[in-house]
Amino acid sequence: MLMVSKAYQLSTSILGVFVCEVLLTSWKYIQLRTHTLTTPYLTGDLQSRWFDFGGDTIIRADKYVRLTSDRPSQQGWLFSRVPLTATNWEIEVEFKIDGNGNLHGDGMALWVTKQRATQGPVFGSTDQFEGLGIFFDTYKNNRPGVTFPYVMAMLGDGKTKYDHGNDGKANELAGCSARIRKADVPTKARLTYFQDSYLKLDLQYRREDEWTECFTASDVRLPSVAYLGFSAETGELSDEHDIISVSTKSLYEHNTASGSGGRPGHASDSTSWGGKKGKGYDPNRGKSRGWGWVFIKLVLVVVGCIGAYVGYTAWRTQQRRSRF
Ligand SMILES: [Ca+2]
Repeated sequence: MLMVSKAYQLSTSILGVFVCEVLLTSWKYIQLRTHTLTTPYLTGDLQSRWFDFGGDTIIRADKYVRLTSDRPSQQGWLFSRVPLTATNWEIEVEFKIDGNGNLHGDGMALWVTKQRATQGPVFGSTDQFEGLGIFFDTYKNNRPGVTFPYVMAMLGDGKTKYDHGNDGKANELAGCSARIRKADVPTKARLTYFQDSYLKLDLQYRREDEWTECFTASDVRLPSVAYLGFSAETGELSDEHDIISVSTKSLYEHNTASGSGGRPGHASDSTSWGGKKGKGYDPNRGKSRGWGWVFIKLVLVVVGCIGAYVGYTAWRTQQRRSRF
């Protein structure tokens, strides 16, 4: 009988500790200036400190980085100079795809790959890449039953070729149809990655500040050293593919009980690339991100309290019985 009551005591205290742990852990972020790009894009010497660009890419300092103009047979790219070493991260990019033709193409790509700055046939960048490619495909080559534009993710192993003829059907990890071309509001993509856990893509194209989930893929493992890039391509048909801004954040667990980062390693990793610690930290943004976690915590607290109450009641019953 004593054993049973001890077990109840133990389980309730474990539950209590768990609830406290959840309450005190929250997600913080550090802005990675190395992977962030905004107007005027270039410094005085017409270079970008943290990005290289090439191919047909042109930059207009007050407006955009234009990967392709609305002309046939163009390829342009933009790649970070240093790899993205953060364990968990979020990339938000504002882009614009627009043009005059009734028919248009071919689309653009976001890359998190081992390769960088190499022009090629997959939306302007190299094929047989290793890492992640997100394709914003505006021209349907051959995918019956799928509405275009189509946004999809491919995980490249360094050997597999992009399935060009079927718009990447053979390579698709996940994807969605979305009217990301000529939208009424600024079009944005937000890619969130938690190492070895999941990859999530949200898109803004319907209304401002309204994010539509494109996909969440689990068990995604990306190369530990990978560069962030963008590229675009036109063929016979063309479009303007513009990058307006890029904002990247390193996400890390913050445990308020110990007063330090849950995993200090990657917080300092990212600051070593990101420059001065906390420079880009926006407390308002931090707060607005917190609501999802607050809700989850609330649910866990309620579950924890019910569990604790049930455990305690059962333990008391046992105590009473053992007295008689
Ligand atoms: Ca296509």
